[in-house]
Amino acid sequence: MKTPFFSYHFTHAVVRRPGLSSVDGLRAVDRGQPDIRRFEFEHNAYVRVLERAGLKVEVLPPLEAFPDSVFVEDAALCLPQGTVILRPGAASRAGEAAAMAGALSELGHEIHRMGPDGCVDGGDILVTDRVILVGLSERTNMVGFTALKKILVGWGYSVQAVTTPASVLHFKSDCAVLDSETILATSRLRGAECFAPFQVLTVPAGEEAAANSVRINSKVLVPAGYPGTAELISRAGYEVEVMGVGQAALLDGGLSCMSLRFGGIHG
Ligand code: CIR
Repeated sequence: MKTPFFSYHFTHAVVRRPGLSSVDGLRAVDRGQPDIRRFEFEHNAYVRVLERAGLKVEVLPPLEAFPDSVFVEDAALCLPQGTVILRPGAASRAGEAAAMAGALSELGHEIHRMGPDGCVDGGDILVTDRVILVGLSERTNMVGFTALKKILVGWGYSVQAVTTPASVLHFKSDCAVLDSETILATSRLRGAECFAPFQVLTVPAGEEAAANSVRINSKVLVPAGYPGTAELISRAGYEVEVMGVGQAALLDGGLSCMSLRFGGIHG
């Protein structure tokens, strides 16, 4: 892996506002439709927090044809060497990739494509300072992993396929980078071999959804409603910012998936 490399240092983010069609977003369990007004409110607050973390945020307009397009992280992977347009694994989300390629290209990103086969969702990609871990899941398969790996290895990264726990949507639903040495993870992932080089903070039982926190520069964004996790991270010395993401959660979304973060990764 190239050094120095800080996988949680960013200067920019891209987000997309939720649209009216967000009510039709995919979900594993139907716990009710998101309230679009509240979703917009939470999304605006999310943008403000990204800005307070030091990022310049590009806010893209809603894309009504794609109900899950607010979850921008799944359509691209942005690294200092270039941006890979991914191939989201859900049929209803496949078209998000072309829309994101257009938007990022307009923002000046150098666009790279994975080829015509396989699928990878950004939610399955955990970029750490040592290695890029890619969780194989219902949305990310070996063909997609192999195509992505070819690009990333060409850029000098170590890349490893790992297993996303059964019944978990994305690998990053269950883990997050806290710093170069430290990962936040659920107990079901804590012992994963891929985490052996890291110190692992384990979210308390019953707070598994809080593992989808996100480190951005000096802050760790933690979803509201998980006080044990917020305290765990805070006691470990990190600056915690608690954020309401209840509407995104109704669609199995969370803090990491609502932004693409990039720039300034090399320290
Ligand atoms: C989906 O099922 O694809 C969306 N409803 C949620 C995607 C969340 N994305 C993420 O965690 N990276």
